[in-house]
Amino acid sequence: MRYDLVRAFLFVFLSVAHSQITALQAQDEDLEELDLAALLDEKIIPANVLGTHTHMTGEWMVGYTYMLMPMEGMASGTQKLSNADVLQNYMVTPTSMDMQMHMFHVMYAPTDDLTLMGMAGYRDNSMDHITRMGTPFTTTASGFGDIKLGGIYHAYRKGFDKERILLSLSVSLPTGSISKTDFLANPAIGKKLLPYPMQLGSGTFDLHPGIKYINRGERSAWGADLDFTLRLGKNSHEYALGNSIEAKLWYRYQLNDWLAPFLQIDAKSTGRIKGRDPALNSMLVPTADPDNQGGKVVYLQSGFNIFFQGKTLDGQRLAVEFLVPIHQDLNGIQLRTRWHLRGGWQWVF
Ligand SMILES: [Cu+2]
Repeated sequence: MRYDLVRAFLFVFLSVAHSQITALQAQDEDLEELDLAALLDEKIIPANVLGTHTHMTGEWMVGYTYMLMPMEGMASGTQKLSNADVLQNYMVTPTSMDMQMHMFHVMYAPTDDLTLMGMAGYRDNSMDHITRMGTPFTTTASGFGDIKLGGIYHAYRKGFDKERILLSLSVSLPTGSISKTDFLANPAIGKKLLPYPMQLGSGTFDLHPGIKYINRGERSAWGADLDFTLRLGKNSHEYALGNSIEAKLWYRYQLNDWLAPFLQIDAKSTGRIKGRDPALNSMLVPTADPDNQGGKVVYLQSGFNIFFQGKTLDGQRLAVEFLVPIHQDLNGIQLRTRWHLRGGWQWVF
């Protein structure tokens, strides 16, 4: 059933993409044909709020994004597990988790070919558990996460930017805490170190190389992204989060000069944790086991961008996005993702 959905989606997606390519081939490459919407599109092309994009020479952008990512119910691989299943092997099982993020972005383009970016985020994690004895308890951790700095470079552009290839590279600095503690089921024993998914940063310097292809028509654009996260060495707690690779395929349509909906499919594979935090007991709860981290998830994503018009609001944009996982194959025993919601505001000046 789930795979039929994926196949149906891919078929529709590729058909739409193909009709766009055919339409593009019929167009001539006259700059004057670009309408106002397309010129605005030039400033802010990403299909989504977190997407790789560039700006024109001298442009600044500031942005804020809110993200909510609820998880609920345990699974092993693709198989759902009950609390009782998990409690056969562990003293405690998570039952749900809410992750919230407030992200702040700054971008600046010294030239048309190079855009610099910086990003910092405040994270708010909350996880509900139940013990083998039936006692429920909640742990929370909040604070700033890892700061990301980098650049995006135009490696290739053709026909007034109808086709482009962007290369991106950023470094994330280990500014987020990996030492967050909270009370567990028995507050009498004091606060304890929280497991890996509750911590706010990776604790390592991470490299994020990426490549993006964009093909833009007069009113629409489609593209593909490939992004990597590579952990450099181990952190001060003797572990490194898994490396990841993420592939995206997206299509966006500019309905009019203020509204642009999009559709995206997003496949991400994340490795297990290397090493282990010696202060965590992996027999206690699945989240404290470095083997119960990462996996393969495919998301279907949809949303829209609203471009504001008028003197004072010019260059401002709102984006709303909703992601649902259509396939989750988790490493070991973990919580399943329910959905992601993102809302973003961006201002280009
Ligand atoms: Cu930007």
